Amino acid sequence: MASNNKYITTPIYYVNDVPHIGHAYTTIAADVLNRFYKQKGDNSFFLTGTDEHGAKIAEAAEEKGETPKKFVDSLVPQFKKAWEALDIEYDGFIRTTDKKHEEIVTEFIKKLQDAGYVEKRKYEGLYCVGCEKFISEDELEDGKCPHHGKEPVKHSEENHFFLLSKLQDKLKQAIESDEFKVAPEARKNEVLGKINQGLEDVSISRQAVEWGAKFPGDDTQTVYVWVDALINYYSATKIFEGPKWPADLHLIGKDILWFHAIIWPAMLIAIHEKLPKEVFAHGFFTIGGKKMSKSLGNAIDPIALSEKYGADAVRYAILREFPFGEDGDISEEKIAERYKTDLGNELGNLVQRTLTMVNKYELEVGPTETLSIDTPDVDGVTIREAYDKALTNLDFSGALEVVFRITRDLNAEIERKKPWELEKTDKNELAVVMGFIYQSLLGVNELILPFMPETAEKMKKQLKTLKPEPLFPRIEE
Ligand code: ME8
Repeated sequence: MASNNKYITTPIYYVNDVPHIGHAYTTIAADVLNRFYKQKGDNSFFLTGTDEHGAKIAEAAEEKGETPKKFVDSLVPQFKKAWEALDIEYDGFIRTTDKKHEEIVTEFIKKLQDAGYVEKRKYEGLYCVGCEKFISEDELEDGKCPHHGKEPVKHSEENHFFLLSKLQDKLKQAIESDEFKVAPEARKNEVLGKINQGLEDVSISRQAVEWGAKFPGDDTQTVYVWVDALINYYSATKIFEGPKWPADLHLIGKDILWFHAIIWPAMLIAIHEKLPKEVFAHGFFTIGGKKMSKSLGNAIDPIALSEKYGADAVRYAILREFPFGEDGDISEEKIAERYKTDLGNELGNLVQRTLTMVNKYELEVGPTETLSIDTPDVDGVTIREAYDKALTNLDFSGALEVVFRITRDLNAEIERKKPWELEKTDKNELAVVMGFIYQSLLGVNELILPFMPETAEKMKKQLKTLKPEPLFPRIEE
């Protein structure tokens, strides 16, 4: 039975750094989906938040000469500010240092212990603090972690282990059957491939890290930061009113697929909890062809971009630029180009010229019973259905393509029908042509809302008052 409750999540981001365009990507996508479901009348809940425990955060705080708590408290507002600048309307913001979350983490681990899936063992391994993960010798490049360019630290301690190896078959079955859907398909195959190679038990506690949730029954250890973080999706259902477990969709980047598609569902299977319905791992950005990094100084600041182009243009451009599941390249130039062409010349200009002509030729226009986006085409499919299908499949660029095909067609229609000539030759035809364009714009207005809420609002007002104003004014460099 289809349910009208939706529960959508983003990763909870590490607070040790300011949010960049990569974090913005996942968060904007979740916001668009949430607005889309809400617009349809669904009861949708969108959760985001911050990951605040662990060695990485503790070390960053120490470098600043601050206590970890003070350090994280000072950084969380930066995330909230970025989301505000991008017009992100989350329904819940979870912090792993929230006491209630910490308690739920400890309870969750206790359930794992009671179910017989935790065992204490001596462990030796190489740990990359940047990844917050043990790393094997053969993953190293020149003795360094390939992602962080730093030498891992040797750890030799007694840890509590989660007996992941015992859950291999059940996990495999859940993924193969799509009971727990891992998408896109290529990611599902990647995960199944890893499971087929055999899963090893994983350490879920840390002796040397004080900054973390309490490990039940062992004061010498804290809960491993990744386990702590994953539980946020579940603890949020007990902290906030609204979201119900299981989650419908965990949106993540492909970098953290292992944790979300293997560790997390296995933990849930172990305590007999329901599995999230889907994990979707999107692709990674490069900036102007290069990997985004602090040292290269090329990380794009989403706040600065939205100040310059407006939140809507950033939201539009990054979801339009390349298919959601694939890697792609973004740059300020690309955003500027989309602003000028798709948004300014196509959409903005269409609204402007339509309303100008409606005024000039004194035409009667208004809402009609059926919008053209709800009129079936020759194959019996409406534009709204094509758009809905794309968005439900997380094909954001596909959904936008559907919308911008309409604006292109309408602009072409104006060129073809030449209302300025019809004005002199055929007033009836003029009214029909302009009436159709006007009510098509009412449809476009509905479809752009999840992506560009501010523009949709402005456009709606203009369509009502028939007073055109530039939606995307020229930006002086
Ligand atoms: O991994 N392109 O947090 P994180 C696209 N705290 N997306 C990107 C990106 C890029 N270049 N860089 C980052 C963590 N992202 C953990 C998560 S969840 C229980 C704990 C996005 O701050 C993408 O969503 O490193 C990626 O998965 C996430 O930021 C990693 O954020």
